[in-house]
Amino acid sequence: MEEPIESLWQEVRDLSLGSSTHIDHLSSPPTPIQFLRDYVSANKPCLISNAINHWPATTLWHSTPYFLSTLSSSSVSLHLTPTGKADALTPHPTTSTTCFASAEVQRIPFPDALTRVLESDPNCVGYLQQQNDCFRSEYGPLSHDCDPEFTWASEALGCLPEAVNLWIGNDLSETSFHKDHYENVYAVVSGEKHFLLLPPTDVHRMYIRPYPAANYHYSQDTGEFSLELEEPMRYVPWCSVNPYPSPELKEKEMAKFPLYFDGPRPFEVTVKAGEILYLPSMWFHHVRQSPDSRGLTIAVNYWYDMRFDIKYAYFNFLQSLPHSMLCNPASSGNLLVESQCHSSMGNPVEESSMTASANDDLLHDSNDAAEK
Ligand SMILES: O=C(O)CCC(=O)C(=O)O
Repeated sequence: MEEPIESLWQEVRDLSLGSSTHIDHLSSPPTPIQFLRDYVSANKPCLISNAINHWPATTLWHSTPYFLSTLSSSSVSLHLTPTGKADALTPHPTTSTTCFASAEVQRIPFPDALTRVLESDPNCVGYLQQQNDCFRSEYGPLSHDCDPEFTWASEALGCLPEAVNLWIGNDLSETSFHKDHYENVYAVVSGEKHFLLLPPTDVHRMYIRPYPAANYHYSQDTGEFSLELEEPMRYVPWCSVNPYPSPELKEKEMAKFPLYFDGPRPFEVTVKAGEILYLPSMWFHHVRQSPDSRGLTIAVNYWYDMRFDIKYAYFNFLQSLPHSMLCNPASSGNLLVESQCHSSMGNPVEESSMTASANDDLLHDSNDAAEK
């Protein structure tokens, strides 16, 4: 007999999302009512073509000299890592604990920062991004190259974007599985972005666990990174699943995270230059990128406030249920034992006894915690 949690994943696909790994593709922007009815209310992603053809950015941003002259006196936030994986899990080199590693962030002149992105190598990867409305602040001189909002989205959602962020990276940068408390309208201007998506109902397939926070430090003198655990220790709840493990680790990862690897495949979306992804609030997403002929991928995303409504309440309830209870109701008396087993830090976190606010922390990704 199908386990109750598997029935939930399947039912959501049968009733709403479909059984393929594709999402709806609209050939033009939706009307506000269509966007609200078919996508926002349904908490369902879609890909949209022909919505940004009129943006000056779609032509101007293919010219690196244009960027360099427009932003010649701007300072921007450059994220540096030795792997291209910031806000991601990695073994700590001395303690070998798995930790949540954040990039070294340098605020430097744009021309230097762009050079660091273009000259990235597999030991030092630069990614220009900052999820604090950076497009309208750090990149102000570019703001006329894109519309300030998507009118169909603003009308459907009843508000203007809360934050607009610019992302300039290359194929070495990867964003690990996480979710955000925003309705995300994500536009690719140059290159391509490859998203893996899972709905909030699949939360247990992500194995969210608390990991100790650590920060990369880059030494200009040696050109090497160190990774330092934060003191006092801080724990960040993060998705444990790496969907693309190396061949050596694959078998081990598949055995550790069977609900992910043996369950329904994630939705796969490539967003090409000129296209938009509507990424609904609370959806888990993992992002990789392919660059344009210069070696850059450029995107702008618009974060609109989400509604903290009944869907959010149901999600909190679902997330508070440990696996044992969902897969085998008879064992629900044994919640503490299971959640201790699943804690990856030898510092048990009792999921079943978490308060509403602790659960809420689990839902917030580090971006929310760190930037907002
Ligand atoms: O483009 C990326 O690397 C990540 C985008 C993302 O995570 C977001 O927009 O929430």
